Amino acid sequence: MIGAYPFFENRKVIDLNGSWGFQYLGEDVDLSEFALENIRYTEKAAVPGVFDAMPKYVGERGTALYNKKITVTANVPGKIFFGGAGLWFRVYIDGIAIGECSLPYSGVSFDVPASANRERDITILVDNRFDSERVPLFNEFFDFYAYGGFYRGIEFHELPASYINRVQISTVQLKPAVVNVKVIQGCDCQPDDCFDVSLNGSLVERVDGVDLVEGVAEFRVELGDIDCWSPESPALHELTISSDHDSITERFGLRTVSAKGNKVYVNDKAYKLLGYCRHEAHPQCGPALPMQILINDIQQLKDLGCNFVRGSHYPQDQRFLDLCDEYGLLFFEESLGWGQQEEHFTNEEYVAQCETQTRIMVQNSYNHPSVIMWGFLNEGASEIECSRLVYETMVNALREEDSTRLVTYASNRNERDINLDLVDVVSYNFYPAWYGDRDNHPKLIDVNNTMRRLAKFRTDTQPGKPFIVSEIGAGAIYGWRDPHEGHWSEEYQCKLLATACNEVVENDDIAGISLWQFGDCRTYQNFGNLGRPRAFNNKGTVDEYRRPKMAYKTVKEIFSKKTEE
Ligand code: ADA
Repeated sequence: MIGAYPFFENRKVIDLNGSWGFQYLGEDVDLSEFALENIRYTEKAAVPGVFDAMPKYVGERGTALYNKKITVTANVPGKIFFGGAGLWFRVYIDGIAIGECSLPYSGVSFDVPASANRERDITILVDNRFDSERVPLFNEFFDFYAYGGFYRGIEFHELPASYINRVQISTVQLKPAVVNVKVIQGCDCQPDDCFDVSLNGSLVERVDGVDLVEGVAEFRVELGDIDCWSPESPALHELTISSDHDSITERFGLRTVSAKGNKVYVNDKAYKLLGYCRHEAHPQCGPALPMQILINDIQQLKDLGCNFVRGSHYPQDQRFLDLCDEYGLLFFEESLGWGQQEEHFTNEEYVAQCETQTRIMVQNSYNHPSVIMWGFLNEGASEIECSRLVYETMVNALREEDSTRLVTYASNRNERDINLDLVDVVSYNFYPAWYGDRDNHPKLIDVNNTMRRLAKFRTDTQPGKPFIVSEIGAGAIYGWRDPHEGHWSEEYQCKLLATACNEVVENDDIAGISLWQFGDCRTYQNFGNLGRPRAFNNKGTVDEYRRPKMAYKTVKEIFSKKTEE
């Protein structure tokens, strides 16, 4: 879907990516009073694309309209799919509003009622103004830039009379292979109970008379002796489920994930997780990355010797997860969050939207073998009492949606965190020898000491749970070399990352690391009292154009030695 799995062989699918009619409406639009009449589209804008990265509207906060006309089959209902957008949008079909989305980065869809007309007009009102009521999930204080527009692609599907939304495939047994198959069908139609199941294009079984619970058909299929998925050998298989009306092809990998005795296992092998946190970001296209950049990033991550990526801090582009499946990268996917406080935890609407986005993330990414753990609420105030209910809600939602993966969240509350008992993996973000107080000069030994101290705290309080360093890092301005090896020099960053990587590789109590961060990304110049030179978060090992800094070679040596063992 939208350039990624699943694919629907029998449907008419219209790719809506490309050039759309565009009109910027300014910063004062009242969305509740908004009327679509008399709009002229004087310009063009790209989908995927963000209007506030275009030269004419760079940095604007306001409202814009996108428009496209399509030709469909008359009297056939449809669905329009969005891979992810921000910060808020409303969809109009033939001038009538059919849905709104306030979940930035979420893959969502809307039903499109049939029409006797073959020509249909799609108009989308997009807004990137911060509004804690309309878009509670994205706040102005985050350390990454909030763009307006379509971060990912758009697709239109004509729907058959009975249709399949998704199929979830999970591994029951590796050899011989047995998978559990959950066919999730449209709830506004008469669901089917008979399906052909094909593996990699060949019919395996016809299942008939399956019990249906609210349109969901669940059954097990034996697939014989097929290759398992692992980071070294990422074998993938296509499963096609066809009913009398619809057909869907999902891709999956046969593998299990578990946490045993402080380690993360894929199948029966323990992996030291070595990798990076990565933002979907580029200075020219913001989060709307072309395939060229996605593949570039994967190649560099592999070249760096990584086997692990943390998708900070939001649901991911499905095309990137497809690539991680193909390249054997293990993935930590999390819903949108950055430093939430009491005011968020006590806001019912915030919690409801956070839960909805978390559930949708799992539903969209369920079949990726690369995804081994789910997270939420990066660096939330997990030490305060009122966080407990919220963290319980998120953990329960994740386990309800998917019992086959590990659950975690990235905490920066150290020993004060009160929610670690809820999760399978303890993940800590910390910045020793980088942020500190003005009276103490940073010392690299603080990196080793902090890692050891928190690993021990985990062993004492949460025995048997893997502990990962979900963030650690130092800023370096690309090209700034300094014999004094001061803060912001490539030399200092290189030394700090080397210290952290060596500690993880050598310390058996630490199950992994996702360094902060893969590439420099745009944020706000006033973040942390001018603590962001160039208005970028400069802790990338490559800069925003993916040019390697000095640390690249060092991290590569340490990671590769371990991952190639
Ligand atoms: C936090 C946060 C990151 C980034 C980082 C930093 O840990 O999770 O998004 O802001 O700090 O660079 O300080």
